[in-house]
Amino acid sequence: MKYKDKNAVEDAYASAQEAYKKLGTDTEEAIRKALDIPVSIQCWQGDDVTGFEGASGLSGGGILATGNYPGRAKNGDELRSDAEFAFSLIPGRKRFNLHSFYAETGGQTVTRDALEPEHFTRWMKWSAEKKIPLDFNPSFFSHPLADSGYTLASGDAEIRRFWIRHAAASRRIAGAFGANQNSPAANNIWIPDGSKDLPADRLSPRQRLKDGLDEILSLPQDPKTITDAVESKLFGIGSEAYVVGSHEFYLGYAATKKIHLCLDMGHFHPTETIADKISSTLLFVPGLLVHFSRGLRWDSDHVALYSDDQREVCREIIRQKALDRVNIALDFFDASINRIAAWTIGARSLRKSLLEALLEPTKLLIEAEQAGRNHERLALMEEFKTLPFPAVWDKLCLDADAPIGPEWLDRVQDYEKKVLLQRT
Ligand code: RNT
Ligand code: ZN
Repeated sequence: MKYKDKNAVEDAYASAQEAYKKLGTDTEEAIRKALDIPVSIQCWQGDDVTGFEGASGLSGGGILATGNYPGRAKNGDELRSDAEFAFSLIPGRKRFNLHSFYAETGGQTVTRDALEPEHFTRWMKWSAEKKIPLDFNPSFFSHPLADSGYTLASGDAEIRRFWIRHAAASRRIAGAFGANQNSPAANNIWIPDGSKDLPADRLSPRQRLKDGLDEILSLPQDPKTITDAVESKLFGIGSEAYVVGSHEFYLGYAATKKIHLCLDMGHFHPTETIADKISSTLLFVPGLLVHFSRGLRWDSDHVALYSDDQREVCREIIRQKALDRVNIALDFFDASINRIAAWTIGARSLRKSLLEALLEPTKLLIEAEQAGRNHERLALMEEFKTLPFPAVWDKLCLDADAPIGPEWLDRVQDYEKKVLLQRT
């Protein structure tokens, strides 16, 4: 489908540019800035969080991938080519986010506590070639030693030691990424630990988690190569009553240890949103990692959309000029739809929300607020909703040589036929 030709995009853009200019917004600058924000794309959407350890799928750990759409990537080469194809549909700067179980060990079994940077050689080479920096996550699920539902907070010292070693190994790997790419790799710790039903002792697991994290983080790493973050969650599947790494736990921990706090949009009460948490938390932690996701009832990981929630989070980051302290990442996985489309929908939606936030004539809102004209502030917010934003978004895609509007769908269809459906 040819949705719009170049001239139509340019014409609509010229009048949108005028409209924004009258309100004091430079659309050219907004497009440039929006394209320059790195968005870390989660590798695990490409294979339903399965990894290369020979597992048949995601298991345990409070998260669940449902669906069996054909064409899942089954090895590094497939995952990389799927990702490259998705990248061509997504405008703007990108990073790629790995989990430890995407190690390529050449058929050798390497336990997670023995992983080394060398097991990611192919990823690092690809990253350098494609100029796509990598981020990292230790993986505390889909593993026999996570079957009890407890890892770093386990009461079993041996289990705990294993995961501490895994987390330490992961930090070395993330550090190697950072050195390879000249930009720190975000290293995000999320553990599933929790209880399906009411625990009698809520404290001891948290004490053990704290001690474990202290040990992991005591190993020095060059901050030029790695940015440590910790990710909280309210509840998971099978951990409905209690999650050890709650928001309060990690907020306190990140503030004390001066590390990044990861806020996942799907990890709070269903009506609780994270936009208002950004200004508060940034006063106390060095930075944030935001997982753009979409909670839906009990699931935290539906494909991210250009939703009011997402737009509000982006507005907050931009209004506070906090881009240099907020790492932006996607986190969702849907196995029931074309996985490349899932990546593309999520990543395009996010870039769109970032652009819209950059276009906001915020100065006018602040002026109205400072002058006590709150009716004007509200009126402007309402008016800004119908500014000719779509024309600027199309122009951003044109500038970035990315497909305009729904044009990308034909390409996905084609790739599905030629590549995905040929996989056994
Ligand atoms: C799980 C967390 C975590 C995972 C990924 C796979 O609830 O959101 O970030 O989704 O690490
Ligand atoms: Zn997350």
